[in-house]
Amino acid sequence: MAQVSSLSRDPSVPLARNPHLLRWVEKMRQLTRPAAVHWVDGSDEENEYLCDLLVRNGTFIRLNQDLWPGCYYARSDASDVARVEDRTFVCSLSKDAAGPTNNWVNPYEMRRILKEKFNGAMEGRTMYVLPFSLGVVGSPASQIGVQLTDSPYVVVSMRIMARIGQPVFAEIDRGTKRVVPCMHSVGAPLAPGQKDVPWPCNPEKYIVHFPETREIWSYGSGYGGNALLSKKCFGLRIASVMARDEGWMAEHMLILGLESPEGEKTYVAAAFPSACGKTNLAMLIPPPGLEDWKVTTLGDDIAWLRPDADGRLRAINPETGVFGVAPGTSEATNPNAMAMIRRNTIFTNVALTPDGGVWWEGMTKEPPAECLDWQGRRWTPELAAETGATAAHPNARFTAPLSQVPTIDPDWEHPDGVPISAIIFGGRRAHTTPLVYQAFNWTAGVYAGATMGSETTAAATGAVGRVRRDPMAMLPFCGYHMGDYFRHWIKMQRRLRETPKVFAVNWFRKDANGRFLWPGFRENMRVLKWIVGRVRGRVLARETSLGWMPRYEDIDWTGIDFSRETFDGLQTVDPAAWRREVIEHEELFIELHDHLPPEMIYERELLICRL
Ligand code: SAT
Ligand code: MN
Repeated sequence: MAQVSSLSRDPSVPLARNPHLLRWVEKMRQLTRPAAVHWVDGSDEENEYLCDLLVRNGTFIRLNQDLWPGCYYARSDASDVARVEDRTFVCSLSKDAAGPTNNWVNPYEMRRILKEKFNGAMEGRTMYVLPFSLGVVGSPASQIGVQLTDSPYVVVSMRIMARIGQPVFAEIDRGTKRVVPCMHSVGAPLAPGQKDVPWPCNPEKYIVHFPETREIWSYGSGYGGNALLSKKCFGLRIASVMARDEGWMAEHMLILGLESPEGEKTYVAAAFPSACGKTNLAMLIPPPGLEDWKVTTLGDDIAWLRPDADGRLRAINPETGVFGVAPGTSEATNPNAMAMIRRNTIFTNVALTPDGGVWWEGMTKEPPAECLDWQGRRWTPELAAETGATAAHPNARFTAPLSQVPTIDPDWEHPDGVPISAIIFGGRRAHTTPLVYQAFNWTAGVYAGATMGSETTAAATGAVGRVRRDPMAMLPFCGYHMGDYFRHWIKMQRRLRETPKVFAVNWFRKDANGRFLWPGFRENMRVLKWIVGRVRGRVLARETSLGWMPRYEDIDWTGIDFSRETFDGLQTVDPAAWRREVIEHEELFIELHDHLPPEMIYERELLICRL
């Protein structure tokens, strides 16, 4: 066996003095009864130690270090591959506060269930005490949590996704910030002498949020948004509640910078549901014809937005990593992501090639002659043609440091964030919604975001490809009543001297033969350029029933042969289809009616009048 690295300190010695923290850790230790406690300092030495441990346990395979330095490969249990929305709960004191779009269980009842589930849940395992900061440590815009977890996979993943370790303990000891307690167990205690499995988990899962007490309890899963509690659970669900109470916004948005040839910088934030191309858009490289523009990356999943002293909306990315969908990522679709994942990356549920590398559908034109699929079975293109089996799971992921993106924005860690000039809402829609329009004003923009529809993807378990309403791409992530969330959006206008302009986009419209009308990817830059032009008051648009739309001649087509007819097809607003669409808006509104701000009703009426 290879030499296993060891730690030069005793990890059971607490790294913080904060009495509340010490008391909570002790209480949870007594409840879950782990074999050991490990305080996470976040050092390189510790990371190496944990990766070695994961290799020894069979969770990790070390990839060929000549090709993939610092990279590891993991296969999850076949049942633990995505977020579990039907097992995700918002346990506010009243059902009404959670609203009809969240699963609610009485918090007293849920606490009883959790106490039972977590009782002895960590037996035979190590409990890691993992402190993390969302946002730069010590910045007023940042938030702090401590995750107790029995998964070393989670610890090394969170080291990429958030700022962790000793500096966060120091911040907790300063006692200036409320700490969000995050309990996590894979729910697979080990009896004495029992052999572990590579990916321990439990068929019964609970992803639970207590919004009033700002607590997270996650049980049974080791995967992504279920287990890295800094991400969806805190970064969106709990943060959205804090944001409502404190006058800011926690959104499911990428952040990017657009630099004109003259060096003028415009920042935009964009909300798309999971697995709809946020990572690709955030790392876009302008196409031939627009090379004199530069796109810089600040975030690909979560944006925290708050008004500054001048009444401008500023955004930070609370995370430090990218937990991106691997399938479809290639040198053609996202060369920046390909550069980012070349080192220090964890791959989960992709395929393993014979040379100790990774592969997934769409990574290269030619598939490897053979590989091991995401469940460790032999896979060849011939077998795939026969059975339809994919080598990678459709929700296979890479976990990579954002700092490794070649286009990283110099201000991505600025504690005050960057000023946002435009907000973009986008869904995945084969029909009905046009390539791009600009909402008439903030309220109309909130309506466009609130009524967004999108086809479901493999990012969550359940049917794929079904259109559902996904307001602001926050349906699975809003920690309170969706009607109140719309009201919060409306109210934000009064805190801003200048509101960002709001746009709606759809890269996924198809023609009658089921072919995409828009090439997407790099060509999206043409739409972004029009958006910058609108924000800067430099380009024209025509008024339509939905909002302001570019005419063919308002888009820069340099370097591409794109016909006026196809563009018109992309931009068509079919009144009959929109009447059906508005009825679906109404269905959402009926669900939310007793919390719905009146602006949403008025906007809908105006839209109907225009149709
Ligand atoms: O929630 S995950 O982080 O697993 C992925 C997503 O749905 O965006
Ligand atoms: Mn996401």
